[in-house]
Amino acid sequence: MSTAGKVIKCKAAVLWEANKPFSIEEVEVAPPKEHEVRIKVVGTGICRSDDHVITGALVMPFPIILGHEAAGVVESVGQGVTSVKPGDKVIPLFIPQCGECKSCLNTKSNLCSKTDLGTRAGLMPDGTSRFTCKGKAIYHFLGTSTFTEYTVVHESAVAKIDSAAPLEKVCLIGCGFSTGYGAAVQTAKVEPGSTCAIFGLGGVGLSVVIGCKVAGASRIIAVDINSDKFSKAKELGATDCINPKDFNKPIHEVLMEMSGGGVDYSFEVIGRTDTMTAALACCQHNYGVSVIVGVPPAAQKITFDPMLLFTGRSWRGSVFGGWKSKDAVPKLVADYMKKKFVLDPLITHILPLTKINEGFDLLRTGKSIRSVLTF
Ligand code: COD
Ligand code: ZN
Repeated sequence: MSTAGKVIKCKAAVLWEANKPFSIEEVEVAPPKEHEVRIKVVGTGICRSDDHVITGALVMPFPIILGHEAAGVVESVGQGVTSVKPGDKVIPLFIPQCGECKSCLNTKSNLCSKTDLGTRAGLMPDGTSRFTCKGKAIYHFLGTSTFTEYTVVHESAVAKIDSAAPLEKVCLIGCGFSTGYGAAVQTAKVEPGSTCAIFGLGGVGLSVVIGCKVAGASRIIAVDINSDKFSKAKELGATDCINPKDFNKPIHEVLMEMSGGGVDYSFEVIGRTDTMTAALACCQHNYGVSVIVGVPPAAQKITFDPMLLFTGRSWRGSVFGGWKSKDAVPKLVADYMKKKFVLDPLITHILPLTKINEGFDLLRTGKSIRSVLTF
């Protein structure tokens, strides 16, 4: 029996308040309105940004359904939807591509003004929610909300992908993989023969390592305070792995020496202000480029020596790898299907949605790279 046009009752992980575990609840998911799409989620990764909401580092309203790195199948579409149809395999996009705003119309940018990343209203673009639980409206997360069997997104926030794609793997293209890989190949545009340094070897940092390797970097120096991360980094292309705790001088000096005067490209993939300045300082003084991928806890500021920039270094940021989401995601999935890069080594755990709290514990204790929740 078709569920189109009807409210769907299904299982979801609801976060009722900060610093509490998720509760598995039965929620009602309203049908998609005009230009909206209802998706049956098949696989969804656990990303550090979801944890940032739990701890309060990323402020969102509660109760909320988190999750933003997913892949699924279209269940039904609202009026006026033309880019996807029921049965299509799709990836929700936490940065949409409306095609009309200043960012979408500029070839150099990807941060569509319709994203909820800045406003954090936790609602659909029309200012309402599609989720209810126990009679209470539940907030959305970044226009995606994927820790649920069914979700509703705006048409500008969903990309159709190859019908043969394995959804429990390509879900990583919805956030972590594309964010890191794109920071190297799209934002920094790493050239063959370059020397790169990557600070932080979580799922996103390792995706930067993959990007540097695909771009043909000849030296890829991976930096992390947890040496357990090094074997995976080497497997994915790191040529050197260093732990700042093993040195009695600042890590940027170590990198300066190792690279004979500074790296061509550095990436901060932790979200700490001290490593952001270290990443800037370790790149070549005249043409080095440092890319900030991590976001520090709200309200933190950086003080740094402006001479670091005066001599010619560039300091850049990269959101979702600089990709225009709706255009790039299908191509990234196609590249994965053509084996241009791997995703499997990034997935260390596969768990049912009901074990979501276990998945977050694995992230917090540094035991997982990516845990994928299935339904
Ligand atoms: N020096 C070196 N390494 C460190 C240090 C340090 N001082 N502190 C921590 N680390 C290492 C940890 O051991 C860990 O291996 C790694 O840094 C961080 O990895 P994870 O697993 O915590 O994080 P990721 O890879 O899942 O995500 C990292 C981001 C920085 C991208 C993320 O936390 C973030 O800031 N996201 C916001 C940016 C964004 O695009 N948000 C939109 C949706 S995600
Ligand atoms: Zn994410």
